[in-house]
Amino acid sequence: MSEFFPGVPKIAYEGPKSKNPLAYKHYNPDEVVEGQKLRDLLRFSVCYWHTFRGTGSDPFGSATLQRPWDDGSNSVENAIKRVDAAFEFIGKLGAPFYCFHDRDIAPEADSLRETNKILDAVVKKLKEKQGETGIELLWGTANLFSHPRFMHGAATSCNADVYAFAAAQVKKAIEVTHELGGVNYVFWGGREGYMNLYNTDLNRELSHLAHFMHQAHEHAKSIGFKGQFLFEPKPKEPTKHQYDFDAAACLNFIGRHGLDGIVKLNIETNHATLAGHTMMHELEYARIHNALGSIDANTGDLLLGWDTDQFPTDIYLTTQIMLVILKQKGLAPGGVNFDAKVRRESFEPIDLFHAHIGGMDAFARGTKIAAKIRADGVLDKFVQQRYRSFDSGIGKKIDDGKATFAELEKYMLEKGEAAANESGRQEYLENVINDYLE
Ligand code: XUL
Ligand code: CO
Repeated sequence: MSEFFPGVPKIAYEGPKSKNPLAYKHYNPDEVVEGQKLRDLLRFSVCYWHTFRGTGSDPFGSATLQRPWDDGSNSVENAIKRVDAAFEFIGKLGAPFYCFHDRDIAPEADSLRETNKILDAVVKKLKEKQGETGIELLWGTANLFSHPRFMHGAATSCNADVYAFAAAQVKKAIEVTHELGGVNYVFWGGREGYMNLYNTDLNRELSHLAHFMHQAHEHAKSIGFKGQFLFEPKPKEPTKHQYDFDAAACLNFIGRHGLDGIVKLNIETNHATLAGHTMMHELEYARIHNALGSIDANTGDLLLGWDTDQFPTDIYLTTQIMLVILKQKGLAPGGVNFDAKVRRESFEPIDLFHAHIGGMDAFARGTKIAAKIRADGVLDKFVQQRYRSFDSGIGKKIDDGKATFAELEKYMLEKGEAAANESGRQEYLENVINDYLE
């Protein structure tokens, strides 16, 4: 069979001194960091939508990306051929996982029955390629936002038939994820949100969304799907008020609707930025709630206010991400999924390799730097020291939940004034981190 990426070899690790752009300088899948091979710690995944369905079109211009294997049509033959190109790419890259929306892998027909038939045909092909290559499915999801029927949302639509359509679609998407051995299933809210409260029953929409997730979970259990369910926070775009605004909003929704322990979070960098948070904040917030399931690795552009989904190359960013992820010994069964796209000006197929290699190297570097910081304990020791007043005496009583306000008043009346504060040393710590970035 002829190749779709001729001249591109299997990307190998050549070490930091290599000048070969088609080689890893930092990502050696067999290197062990904190007791795990980088392959198992990072669990890199290639996303089907941007990488194999992206066209480079934007609101001002049409497609730019050259994808010689793709005839641009919505035919089943084209979808099948795309699978070959996708697996050649992922295989040459050496990423262990991929992810998709149902509508990325197979086109939608005029009826749901016909659409499902086409989906099954493509899934059969995906299953064959997975068997041949050993590449696995990190997660599947359903596209509940592109088709015009979802204009008012899917699980939160005001139209009960649209809710039913979305339920049928998610039922099938969970089934094909299960069929392909997927280890997670993602809900990204898409159009689950609203533009204007004059026409919106907020309470009704939120309770529909919760019921939808419970039903999805019930169905998953009934077919023996053991994968992890993930909710992906995003504050805006396409709607003004997305119900899954950020990690805190998602966790509030999860807790309020009895989804604790059923649904964790898939945290995406560009979404964190749009919510006015750092990625590190979102990750740590999810982690302390035992809800950090997986990440969508990308980055936004701080000068642009939308979801640019660029590949992550900033070592500070990946170091901060890995400082949190290493605290919980990785993400499995989640992983690091590149929900990222090449710029429309980077129109050649080879750019897909440069983009992913750069992202994987940036994560490998961030992992090694974070591990060194952790091994030296510089941040841990500082934080421990900073809170030491809670380790004994009145602080310990507060920490143990045993100090009443009356007791604290008595303590302070006797003492007269609080102990002196100490510096937070932010600038010193920023310098320390810089020393590790070399
Ligand atoms: C959209 C986004 C989605 C989800 C999957 O901003 O991130 O692609 O990751 O639906
Ligand atoms: Co995403």
